[in-house]
Amino acid sequence: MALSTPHQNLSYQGALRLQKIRANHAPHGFIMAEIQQEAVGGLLPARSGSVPSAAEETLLAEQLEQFQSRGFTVLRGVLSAAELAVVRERLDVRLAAKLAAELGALEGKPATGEELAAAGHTISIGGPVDSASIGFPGLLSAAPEVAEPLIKAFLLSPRLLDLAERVMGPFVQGDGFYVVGTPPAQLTGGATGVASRQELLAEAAGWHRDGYSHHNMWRKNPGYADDLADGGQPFTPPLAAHMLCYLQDMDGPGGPLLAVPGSHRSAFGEKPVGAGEEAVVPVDAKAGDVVFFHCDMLHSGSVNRADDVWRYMVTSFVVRAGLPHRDDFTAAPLVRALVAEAEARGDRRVLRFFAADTTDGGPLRREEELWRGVIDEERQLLRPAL
Ligand SMILES: O=C(O)CCC(=O)C(=O)O
Repeated sequence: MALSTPHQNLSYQGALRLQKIRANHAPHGFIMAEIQQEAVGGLLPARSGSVPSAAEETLLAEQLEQFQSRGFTVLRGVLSAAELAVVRERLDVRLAAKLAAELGALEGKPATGEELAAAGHTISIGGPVDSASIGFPGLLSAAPEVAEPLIKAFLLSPRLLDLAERVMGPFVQGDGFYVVGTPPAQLTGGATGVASRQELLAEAAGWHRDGYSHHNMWRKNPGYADDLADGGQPFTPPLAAHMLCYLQDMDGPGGPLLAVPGSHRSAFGEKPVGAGEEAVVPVDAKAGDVVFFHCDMLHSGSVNRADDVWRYMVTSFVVRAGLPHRDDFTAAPLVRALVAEAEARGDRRVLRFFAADTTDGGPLRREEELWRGVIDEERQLLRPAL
């Protein structure tokens, strides 16, 4: 893959051309703000070559087991060192522009990105240029030069989608694709160096479960058959799964994802406290690895203790087809190019990802056909009453 800086015109296998234009609010004079579709092709990973080999099947089975029992698994080396470098560099350019711009408010007064970062806020890429928050449509529309090198390797990676299909069934749809940047100590004035376990636990402020979690249904409504009493609840099929690709080693100052293994199918509360803290695991992931987890698993990010380097987390949240999704899948030129290429290649999985799989009534109607088949089959098994 030919890599170039975000300030140059880019051409990945002739698929797209990004144009630099003047942008008044960008301190360095220009940002990538327009994308022109020139031709279709070369954006998608090759699925045909991705029929899992025997070794890959073994790995998928292991990952599935970990996902079901612990709530998460880690896929190693999803992004290469070259891909990491180019994505980080492009994100740094975006962040530099965002730091100087007015991006939100603090105590009711307009605040720049720099002021928000100093107050410890994260700054997201994906959404409006004038906001620090995640916004939708996400990365494919907001920062195509960042998104493009992530498409084959991450967003539509056969490795990731193969696993998503094992945990959620074949009808997997995209929901939100964005990057969250956690500011370095130079901007926050916070502590530097690698945090101890005690510090990680003390500093973790963001414990939560993700969208489509039905955990509260068990905890807050007595009477549901669940594992709260005896730990006997089997694996719960997720409506959504989260794929987080970190662009720095998670055992360094960037700070790991903290997880409570098993909390996706247990009575574990909203936050680890007291003896519950022993259950917390800092997820062991290196730069370019992907943490793939169940929407019901309790987790938190960590603060960034790096001196001057942003902590970057690339997110792809996937849901079952037919559920509401946050990203817009109709307007962004990059999405349109991906859908056109998927149509040309007959790649239903990619079409479905962008909610554009409409053949024979789309995934939901085709799923109903499958149900009908099973119901008919079971009817054949019935024996006359004795
Ligand atoms: O910052 C992190 O590592 C975790 C972010 C997170 O919890 C989320 O996006 O749901």
